Amino acid sequence: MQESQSKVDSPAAEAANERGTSPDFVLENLRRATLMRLASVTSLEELEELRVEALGRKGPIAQIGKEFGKLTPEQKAALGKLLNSVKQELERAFREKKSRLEKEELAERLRREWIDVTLPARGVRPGSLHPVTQLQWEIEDLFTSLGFAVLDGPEVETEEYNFDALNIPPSHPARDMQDTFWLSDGHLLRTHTSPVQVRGMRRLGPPFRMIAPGRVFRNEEVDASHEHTFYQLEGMMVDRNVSVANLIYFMKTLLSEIFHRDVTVRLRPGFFPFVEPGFELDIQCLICGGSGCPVCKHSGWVELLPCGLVHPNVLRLSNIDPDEWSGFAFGLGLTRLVMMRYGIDDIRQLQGGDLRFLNQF
Ligand code: FA5
Repeated sequence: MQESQSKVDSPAAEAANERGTSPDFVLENLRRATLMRLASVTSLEELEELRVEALGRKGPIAQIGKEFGKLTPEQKAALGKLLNSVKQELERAFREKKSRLEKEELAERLRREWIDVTLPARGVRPGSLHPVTQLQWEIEDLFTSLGFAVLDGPEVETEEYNFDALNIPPSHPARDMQDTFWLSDGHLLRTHTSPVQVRGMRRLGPPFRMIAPGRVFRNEEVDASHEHTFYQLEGMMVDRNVSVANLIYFMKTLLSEIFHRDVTVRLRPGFFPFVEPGFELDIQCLICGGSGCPVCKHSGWVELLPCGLVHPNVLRLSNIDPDEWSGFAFGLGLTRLVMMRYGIDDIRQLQGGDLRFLNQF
């Protein structure tokens, strides 16, 4: 193939070499040489070049046509017929080759650009809400359906909101109950969500119902049930004639909505300077079923929901007359509630950032 190709390199050149021999011979030679070269063409560009060379206006067929004048009428008739048949044959061969090359190019393009649209998309791995956020939103839904507003407060607080306005003056021993992160400018990281009670009382005025979920900070030793950074959810209702019965009703509603089953609770006296009387509502440990484990410190009970009736001093410090208004307040340990709900036996897992843990929720 290589050899024959070099021998018949250009139809025009070959035709010229054969000049002087008969036109039949020239045409036959041209036909053969062109078909041979056509067979080795591999692209549409090459094909077009060859077509112009063989069949174009300056090509050998056109040249032979120009020499018709020198021929006798019989020769003209015979050569004309031959010329036409060679021309038609070559044109047909070019057309067929062109359509084959076009098909091949299309097939090649389809192969190169093929995309399997049925494959599942790689996509973005969807995240999910942290279990604390999930539970917080659930409780927000519950309390908003009961007429409570959801308030927010700053995590960097003043001493006044975190302590003074809650009936905890500077020398009060209750300040030591919550180890505080103090900032150099005298501010502090709030140790509980109770300062939002004060903001609520001052902003909303009685009567009102509010909850305030949020992050709190304590400078304390971390173990299976204690974090330095955790979540609480504050609640407060101030109205006329609010009693312990109202408080217990809302606490029971809260627990039955969250656990969807019977849980054993106990109410015992608790001391917080901002409530009087004050209670600790404990839940029987759901990790060990009450038999004792590191989470409940082997007591069988977990402190979950301190609460009480708002101390008259607290109302007074926020310009609410305690003779006219009364209220209850509670401070749910939201992170501990999540532990109880999902049976998480170490609080540190919740903020460890381990996706194998978080993906379960
Ligand atoms: C308070 O913070 C009060 N402000 C609650 C309150 C509000 C009482 C309104 C009365 C009226 P206490 O320090 O007990 O209380 O914390 C409340 C809850 O937060 C606890 O019952 C517990 O569930 C949770 N908690 C306390 N310390 C930690 C800690 N280090 N890690 C995780 N949860 C904690």
